[in-house]
Amino acid sequence: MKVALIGATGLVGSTMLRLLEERNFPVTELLPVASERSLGKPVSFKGKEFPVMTAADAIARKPELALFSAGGGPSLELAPQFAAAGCYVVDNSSAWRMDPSKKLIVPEVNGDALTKEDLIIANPNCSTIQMVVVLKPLHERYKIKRVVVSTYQSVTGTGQKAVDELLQQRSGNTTPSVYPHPIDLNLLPQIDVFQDNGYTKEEMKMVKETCKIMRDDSIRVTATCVRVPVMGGHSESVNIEFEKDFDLNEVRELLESAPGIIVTDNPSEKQYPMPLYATNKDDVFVGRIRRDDSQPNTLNCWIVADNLRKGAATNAIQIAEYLLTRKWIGQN
Ligand code: 11C
Repeated sequence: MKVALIGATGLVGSTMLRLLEERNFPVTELLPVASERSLGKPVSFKGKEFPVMTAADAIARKPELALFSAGGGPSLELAPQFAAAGCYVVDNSSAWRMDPSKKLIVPEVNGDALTKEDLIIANPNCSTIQMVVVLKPLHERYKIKRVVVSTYQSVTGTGQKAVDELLQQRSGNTTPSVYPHPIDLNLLPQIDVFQDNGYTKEEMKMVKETCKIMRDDSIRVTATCVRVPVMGGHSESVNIEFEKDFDLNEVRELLESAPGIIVTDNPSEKQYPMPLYATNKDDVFVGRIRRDDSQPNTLNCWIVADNLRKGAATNAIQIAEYLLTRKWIGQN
């Protein structure tokens, strides 16, 4: 299958490339698209080199699938052009997520919402994805009323420049340029820009995307998103209030048997999820599972995932794999 990769040279794009290879996705021709300054540069895939091309050239080659991770602007402009050529688009930007005519998909949670006609499919924000994977089996059983989440987000969520900035600050250069303040030996209670309501855009993504993916606008969510000097993944402290009471053992069983989740919860052995160990893994790790003793029907837990993998590239490839199993792609 011809697969276009738009934003092939970024952190998420290169993770997508690695995953296509790792998961043996049936790519026969890779069509890498990146900014003008990368045109013609080779992108290695499965031992072959594919030159970076323009979006127009990629569309002319008639790909069946286009994976986008080039930011909102290019997605708004180019996704409809790929779709008009009959190509399925899985878009990692926020451009289409809240568009009522587009599906926002985490396959384990709402893959069944997709139809053959959904040519532009939105991939959610990383901090939302890892949370809804855990919320889904619990919502089905106990019905969630309210979620209070605080995040501890990796600098990889910002991109390569932020990774470089953290490492430079660690070796003595403390001038911030990507972030408004130093990130090493610090943390920043701001991810993305502030909105009129005092929340950041990242926090409001968690609120709105959760309801859309869970197909339940009655779930109330409030978020505080924090950037921390960590590279391996995003972590979240999540407080979940249910309509009805739960059994803690049953909660563990539900999570253990849910797809995409690994329960790591053995406090006596000091075992709990951590970003250092979630790096390069495709699963969502959950631990510190305990009752909130301050309020009835309420649970606390700690959720960690590699934001470049399940939070972005893995989820996008899983969407593509879903299209493949439905035989909407890969039949030519
Ligand atoms: C971060 N969550 O960690 C962001 C990155 O809407 O896909 C991804 C932003 C998005 O900074």
